[in-house]
Amino acid sequence: VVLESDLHKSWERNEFVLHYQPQGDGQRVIGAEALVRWQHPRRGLLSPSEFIPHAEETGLILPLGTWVLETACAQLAAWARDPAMAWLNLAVNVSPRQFCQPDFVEQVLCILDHAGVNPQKLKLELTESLLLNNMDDTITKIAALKARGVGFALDDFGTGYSSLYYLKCLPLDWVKIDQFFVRDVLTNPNDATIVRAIILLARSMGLEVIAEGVETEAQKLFLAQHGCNAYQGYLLSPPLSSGQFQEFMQQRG
Ligand code: G
Ligand code: G
Ligand code: MN
Ligand code: NA
Repeated sequence: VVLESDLHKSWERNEFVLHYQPQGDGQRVIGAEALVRWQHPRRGLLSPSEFIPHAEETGLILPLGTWVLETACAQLAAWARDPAMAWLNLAVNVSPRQFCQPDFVEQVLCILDHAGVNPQKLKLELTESLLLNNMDDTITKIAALKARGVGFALDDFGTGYSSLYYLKCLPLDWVKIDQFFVRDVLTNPNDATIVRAIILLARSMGLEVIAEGVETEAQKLFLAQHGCNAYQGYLLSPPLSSGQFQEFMQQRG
């Protein structure tokens, strides 16, 4: 368990780092998801599940979320200057508390502008914990950013209480099938049915769909046969540091 005083010090000491997990479509790499890690001085690299909930409670998620967006956009700008990576998109996770800030839209646009990044390269991943009670505000914010080209994905699709309600109400671009359904898709008939239904539902609504946690060629093939070519998971690559990601792209070049 993470101590809150520890978390605050880590912020002052710049101990956070972004990793990038590649996303594929068939044989192509289309982009990556930015995943934050905490380089703890004694405990090594900590995953977000160990500190994001604390950061949410203490409010540290706000400066951390801003830092994540700035770092991600700086990375997008660097990729855009490299012909071997210029087309890549980057997906960034947004916390509910961050999204609910009144100036969230202005903040994102300002960061994009400052980094000199084409907004179409940025994809924001929202989770269902994103406050049902302020649906109008959520829709307004998504619409404002979409008007500038920013894309939106509904993360962890199917695991929340009201997935279909979100799908009905929000002007999304992508649905991410949670790895919870992908893991046993080849052996569990219920999972297979749910995954096929999610793909059909998303595509019928004109949404793109990407599967998370794809670990085998057989899973990738099953998904592709049912209309989902975009995937993310250990089959393509685990999350990588910025330098490792560059090497990964060069090797595939
Ligand atoms: O990398 P890992 O599988 O441990 O990530 C676990 C979860 O942590 C991700 O699915 C994502 O929802 C969340 N997460 C990762 N990076 C960020 C981030 O920068 N901001 C927020 N709010 N959540 C993140
Ligand atoms: O945004 P989200 O919480 O869904 O982030 C995805 C998490 O899942 C990341 O923390 C990442 O490390 C993890 N992950 C990514 N690919 C795989 C995979 O193929 N298998 C498993 N078990 N976990 C994965
Ligand atoms: Mn995500
Ligand atoms: Na997810």
